[in-house]
Amino acid sequence: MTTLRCERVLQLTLAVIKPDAVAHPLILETLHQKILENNFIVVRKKDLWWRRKDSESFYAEHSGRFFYQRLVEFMSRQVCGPMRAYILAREDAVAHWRELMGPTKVYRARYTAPNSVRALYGLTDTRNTTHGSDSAESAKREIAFFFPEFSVQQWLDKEEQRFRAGH
Ligand code: IDP
Repeated sequence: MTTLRCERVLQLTLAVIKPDAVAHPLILETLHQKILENNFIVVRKKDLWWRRKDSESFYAEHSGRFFYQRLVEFMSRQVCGPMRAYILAREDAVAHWRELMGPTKVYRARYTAPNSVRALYGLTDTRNTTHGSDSAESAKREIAFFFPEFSVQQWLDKEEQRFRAGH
């Protein structure tokens, strides 16, 4: 469960800024501001490098597809610099972050969601700037992948206590 139910409903999602966007300070700053302007709570944030096996494991569902090797290499290339991972919270966090990202393919993003992050900053379908969990279940799994020390349930319980104490 990645949602908190009381008078407000908070949901957690995992958002990743891919390495080429992190390497560009203005894009990185713009995306960070976008997160704040969209009323996300930044629960955790870290910059990290993947080894090839991390990349293969995270994208295992795409193994065998024509873009898999390219994607795996891109996400674990040491020269490109780190990626940035966020745990974000707000109402409908999963859907809201995915809407901000726009469609997977950059050309489609440019036609159908011209103000989305991928339309504005994506270079190719591999270098499409961001990742975001696609459901509450994947958010839980992906948060554990990136932040193994973080307990979703503990955070939700604490938030609920804090919320009740304040009302
Ligand atoms: P998502 O990132 O929008 O959730 P997924 O289908 O989960 O999309 O794909 C994961 C990543 O794999 C994408 O962000 C993109 O970089 C890459 N990818 C997906 N489909 C294609 C494709 O058709 N061509 C090239 N890269 C792709």
